[in-house]
Amino acid sequence: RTVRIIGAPTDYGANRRGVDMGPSAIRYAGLADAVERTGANAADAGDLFVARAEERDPDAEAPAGDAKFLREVEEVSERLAEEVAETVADGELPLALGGDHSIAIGTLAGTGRDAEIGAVWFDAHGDFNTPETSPSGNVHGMPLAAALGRGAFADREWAQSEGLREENVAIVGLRSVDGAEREALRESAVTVYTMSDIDARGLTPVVEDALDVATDGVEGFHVSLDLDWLDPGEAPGVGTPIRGGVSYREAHAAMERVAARDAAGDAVLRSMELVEVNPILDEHNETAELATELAASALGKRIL
Ligand code: DIR
Ligand code: MN
Ligand code: MN
Ligand code: MN
Repeated sequence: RTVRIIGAPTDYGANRRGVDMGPSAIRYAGLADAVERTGANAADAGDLFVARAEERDPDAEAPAGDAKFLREVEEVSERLAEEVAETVADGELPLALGGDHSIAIGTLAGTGRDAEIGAVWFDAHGDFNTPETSPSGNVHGMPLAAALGRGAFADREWAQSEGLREENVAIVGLRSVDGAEREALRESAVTVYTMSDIDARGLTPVVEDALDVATDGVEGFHVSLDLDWLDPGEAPGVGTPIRGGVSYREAHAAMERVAARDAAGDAVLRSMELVEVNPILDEHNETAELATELAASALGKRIL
């Protein structure tokens, strides 16, 4: 198969500058070669156009609460959704590179356009805030709620993923959640596996359960990998590091479960994104290298 790499060099959704350089850092780490070593073809579609944040007013649109650069997020999301939908229609696998996690709004809108889908969200955070609940106003803390059309996103069609239902969403590795976000997650139909669940049960059974949720009755599943899912000791180059994340080995094991589920063929891996890599905060590009390696594992790289 062909994996189409799509760069989304944006930091509109984040509170720190530098994450817009993520696509360059990940490419420099050898993503295309790593993809080809899994046996897939790599096609690089280049980067989407993203206007410089300095030319824009972060508060041009503040819908019932706080959501900085929402117009700009909309612009990028529409471009990315188009590219992702086209990629899927061509029978290829879109691999989107952030950029901050707000890019997931576009990926999910595109991949959920003509099919029922599920999603596994590997993240320290829930990304379930809305403009009404967000303490920061940063859209990278909202993409999952946006895709599901919650809160102020209910009347913003561009943000919604048509084929995605809460029942097919699983968050894995949660360890940082805001007050109102916690309540929203509790009353939602999203399945949440916290770091405590991983501690108690071990990574593999938790990820298998998450994949059951994301593949139940759907055509394909999306994998969203926020590099802050890992412990900051392994992945220092992220904007919002949270201690107590998964280890290097656990992260690979999780991606290997993704590949195995894809190969099983009931519901296939339909799209994936690597987000929140910030080369300015990184050490010798190691977080970008990690992102590259983990993508290869998810795409079926084998030791033997
Ligand atoms: C926080 C941080 N919950 C917020 N979220 C992050 O701003 O909404 N998500 N970093 O990846
Ligand atoms: Mn995130
Ligand atoms: Mn995160
Ligand atoms: Mn984030």
